[in-house]
Amino acid sequence: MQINPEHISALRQMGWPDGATLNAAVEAATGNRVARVVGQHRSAYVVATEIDQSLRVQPPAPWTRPRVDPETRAIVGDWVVLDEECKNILSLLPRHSVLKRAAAGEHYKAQLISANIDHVLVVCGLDGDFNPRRIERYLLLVQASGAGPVLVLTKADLTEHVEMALESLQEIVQGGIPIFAVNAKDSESLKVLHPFLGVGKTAVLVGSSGAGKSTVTNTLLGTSKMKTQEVRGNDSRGRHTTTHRVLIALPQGGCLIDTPGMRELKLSGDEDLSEGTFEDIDSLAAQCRFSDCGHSNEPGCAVLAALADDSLDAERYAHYLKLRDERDAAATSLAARRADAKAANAAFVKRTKDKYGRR
Ligand SMILES: Nc1nc2c(ncn2[C@@H]2O[C@H](COP(=O)(O)OP(=O)(O)O)[C@@H](O)[C@H]2O)c(=O)[nH]1
Ligand SMILES: [Mg+2]
Ligand SMILES: [Zn+2]
Repeated sequence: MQINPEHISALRQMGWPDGATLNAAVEAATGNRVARVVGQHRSAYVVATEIDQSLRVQPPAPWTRPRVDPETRAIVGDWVVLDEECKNILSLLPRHSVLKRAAAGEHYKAQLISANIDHVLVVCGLDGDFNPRRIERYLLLVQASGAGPVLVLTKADLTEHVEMALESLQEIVQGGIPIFAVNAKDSESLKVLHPFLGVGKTAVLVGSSGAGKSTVTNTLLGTSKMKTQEVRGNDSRGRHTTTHRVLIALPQGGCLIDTPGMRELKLSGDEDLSEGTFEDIDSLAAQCRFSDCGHSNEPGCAVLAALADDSLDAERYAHYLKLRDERDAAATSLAARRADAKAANAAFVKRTKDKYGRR
């Protein structure tokens, strides 16, 4: 299909990126119009072809099949091609990034959070919500997404311990992850986020319920579009006011995706602990005398030496080990699931062909 310059500039306000990749994919596709997924309901999608022009559309049948690989169907932030009547999604355009976790429950089934994002704003309140271990977990998920992490510490106006909090995150933000302490209610204070939000760019907000994600969205928008809620004083935990993910176009250009708080943040199996957040531990391990060092009682172990002289924090190291085991278990399960979904799809196609003949 052809996409005209007028339509491109409308899409641009919805975050359509620079570069030829998507344009080429559109030319190769059949359909009538390109739209972005801005919301999702039980069975239907809400898409927009331009700012404030949202439509309810139906997904293609294969996306509704049981055991479909969740990565093959659209999620908020995706670009899709619509049919002539703009009633049905015909296809999903290629993504440049996707943020996901393993869904809650025993199995490591992937749950996609958002697609085609340039930055993930990890929002964490400088109150009882503050938790460096949870931030580490978020950063691992973000690193696997293909988008850049930005750490946003809210409620800086409510504490005297901003410096201490920043200090305690020194090791975690190694490698230059941008980190800001802000008052989410104050647009001046949020100016530090502007470099990550611009025409053709999309950012997603993640963090616990009550952290301030919707407050950041509202302040950047200059209106109270998203509902926010008072946090209960005793445990800083908010109730879930934002119930689903939504993509919102910002007046200054660019888009923001607000998400509900996530209670569980299981690794999907696609994460890499040797990059980013835990890079220092990984390179320490490379200095051990034995290449297969188990870091338990081996002579010449660089990890044990670093723990002994306190240059490596014991709590952080224990968390690293925990996450590593979790990632490995998830990766094994993920590989099995992917093989399973592939087989199920092949079986479905075969059954259909046997029944209705080749088309
Ligand atoms: N004083 C102050 N309050 C904030 C800040 N960020 C969020 N809040 C408050 O914290 C509560 C929860 O915020 P909300 O945006 O609903 O959190 P969400 O669940 O992450 O969307 C609301 O009452 C906000 O007004 C901040 O930086 N400073
Ligand atoms: Mg919210
Ligand atoms: Zn060792």
